Amino acid sequence: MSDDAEFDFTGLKSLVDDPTSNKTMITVLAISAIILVYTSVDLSNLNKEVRELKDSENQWQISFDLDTISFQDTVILSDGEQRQFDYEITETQIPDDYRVGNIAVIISYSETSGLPADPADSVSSTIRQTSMEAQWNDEGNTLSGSSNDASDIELMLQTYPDFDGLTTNGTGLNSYQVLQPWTQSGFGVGTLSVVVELNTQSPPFLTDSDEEVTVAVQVTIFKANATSP
Ligand SMILES: [Ca+2]
Repeated sequence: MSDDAEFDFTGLKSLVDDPTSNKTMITVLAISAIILVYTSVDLSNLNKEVRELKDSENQWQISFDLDTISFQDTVILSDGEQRQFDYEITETQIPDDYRVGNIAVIISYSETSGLPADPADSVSSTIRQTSMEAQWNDEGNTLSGSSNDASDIELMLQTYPDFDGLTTNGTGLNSYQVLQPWTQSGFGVGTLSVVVELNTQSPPFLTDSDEEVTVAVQVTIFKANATSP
């Protein structure tokens, strides 16, 4: 015996057959449909409002106050000489709440021999890896370079992950949480080693035996600020 057989359609049938109750039912159904649509639209709007409110509370803008720590050396290198310059970046040099973002090194020189028709010398330079905590394998790094026309050699080491100094967005329930990725300590603290090598180019029948080379180091430090729009 199936369940369908037990269901009595008589009542429903008489309801549908009766024109009065039919009208009533259509009215009731229409009103129900209107209420349902209205409630659904209302709920969806409310949901949207709540979601927007929640999102706007979690969205923060992160900007950076920038400063620099500089080192500079000007030395005379002799032909074929390779010299290492070590720069110590210590916690005491870095103001409170600041972190080391990246380190730029510029090696510059010109032809100063005074010899007639003396061509520019060749200089090459490398930032040698040390125990300093930095992004040694970052794609944006330029850890070595060379010049043979007296143009500057520009090197760069990314120390803090993803730092580029540009305003960015963050999410979090409060500024402390939002700033967490930008307040890690240790990056860029330690020894920066820059190796510079000189190979002179001499004019015919004369000897250019040395050159003056300047190593300029610019350490970019930053302090992150979070503002809720
Ligand atoms: Ca020369």
